[in-house]
Amino acid sequence: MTTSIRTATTRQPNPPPADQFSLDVIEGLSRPQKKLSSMYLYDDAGSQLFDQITEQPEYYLTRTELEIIRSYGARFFAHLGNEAFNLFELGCGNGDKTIALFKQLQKAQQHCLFYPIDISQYAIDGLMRRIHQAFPLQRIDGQQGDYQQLLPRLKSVGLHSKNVVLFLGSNIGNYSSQDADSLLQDIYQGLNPGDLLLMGLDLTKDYQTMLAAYNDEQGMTRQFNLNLLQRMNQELGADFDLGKFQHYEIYNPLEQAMQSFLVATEHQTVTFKQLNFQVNFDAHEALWVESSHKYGLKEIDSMARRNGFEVVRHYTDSRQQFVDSLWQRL
Ligand code: AVJ
Repeated sequence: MTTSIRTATTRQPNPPPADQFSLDVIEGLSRPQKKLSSMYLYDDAGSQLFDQITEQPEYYLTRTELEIIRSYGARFFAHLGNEAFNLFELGCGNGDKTIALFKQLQKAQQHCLFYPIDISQYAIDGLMRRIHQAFPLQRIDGQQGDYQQLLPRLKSVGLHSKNVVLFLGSNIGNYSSQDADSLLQDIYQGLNPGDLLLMGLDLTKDYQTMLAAYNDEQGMTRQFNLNLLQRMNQELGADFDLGKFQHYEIYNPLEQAMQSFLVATEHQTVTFKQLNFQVNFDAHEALWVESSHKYGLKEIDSMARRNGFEVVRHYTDSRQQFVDSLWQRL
């Protein structure tokens, strides 16, 4: 029996790519306007590069959100009183923001059970280790899995009856407005009336400030985007020449979004050995790798309302660059 299975598999000349990354790369690079989902920017190298972006002077987002947490974190969940709650964090950061928030919760004498949620077990483990070092008594229970599966059943995961969801860092900005709505509806389903959602969103501001944040002097954003080509070389056996692509960033005021492209400097053919797939780039042809949406406070209000939430308060920084918006599920 073992033999027959072995024969059956080795007989296939070109086994079709089974994993989602391969399928999405073939689909995205076959489009008339080439495009890949920004979630593929975050392999281990990409996550490290993103961490370095957050340390660049031009990238105001992370620093500003930390300022908001340090200023207002002790008040965020004041109306839960001293009742312990479940705290779910979507998409683990490196822990800086979570640690800052826990310090504030300590001040407010509020207790929670912490549930970091991520598709990457590696990211969860890293965050859990950092939190454990800083707060040895904090109970943590990492949840690995995709949001679509986990979110609608959140209320059955936590031990306490009150739930708070954190979705920080303007991560929602990577979603199209339709995808953002369906994510928020999943969160709505997973919560009970009165539960809370704290969302970090980057506010629309003058375009020079935004452009600079995605065009840092040190070239970290450029490396971050180019890493996607490197990742395809490593994981899919592609032969992208990173020297033949330029990082190009625009602010699109019609979409209210920063948009990142890798632009081919000359005509070229890229071969994906493992996928039995080839793709041509014309000279100056673009590959769209990321959208980072920006928001106004009124838009945030209507996003909350149309998805079954009520805005409790917008916590903004002194320069109105970023907001941690607190919503209550209706
Ligand atoms: C992690 C999605 C919030 O859009 O600002 C940073 C990612 N891309 N620089 C953002 C990113 C380029 C970041 N988010």
